[in-house]
Amino acid sequence: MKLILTIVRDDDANEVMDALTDHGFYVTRLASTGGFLRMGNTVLLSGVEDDRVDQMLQIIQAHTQIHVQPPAPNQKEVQVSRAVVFVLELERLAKL
Ligand code: 2BA
Repeated sequence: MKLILTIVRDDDANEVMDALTDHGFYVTRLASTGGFLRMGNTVLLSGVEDDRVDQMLQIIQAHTQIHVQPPAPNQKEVQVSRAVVFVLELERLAKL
């Protein structure tokens, strides 16, 4: 099993969550802030079976947008990814 941490833009978070839950994934949403732009973003926390990780990444990709954002007035624009995804080994998931 894997623990997947997905960082998405706040604007995309609802659509991604709807798509993931529609496909039977479990998702926990955490409010977060990017260190560079200092804008709000969203972390989605999911425990996922190994054989469903690729499906989850495809859903995330299909329901997010690439975004261009100037860090501050008169500064060069940066491209914010559709999503930044960390896939970690999950030793155990317990529901008590
Ligand atoms: P932010 O830290 O606000 O970064 C927003 C965008 O600014 C980044 O998009 C990247 O294009 C640019 N950027 C970030 N740090 C930079 C730097 N030191 N120098 C130049 N440009 C920089 P993404 O790479 O798509 O990242 C989107 C958000 O995902 C980030 O928001 C941060 O919250 C998170 N993130 C990305 N990479 C991460 C990592 N390695 N570890 C932890 N969080 C990460």
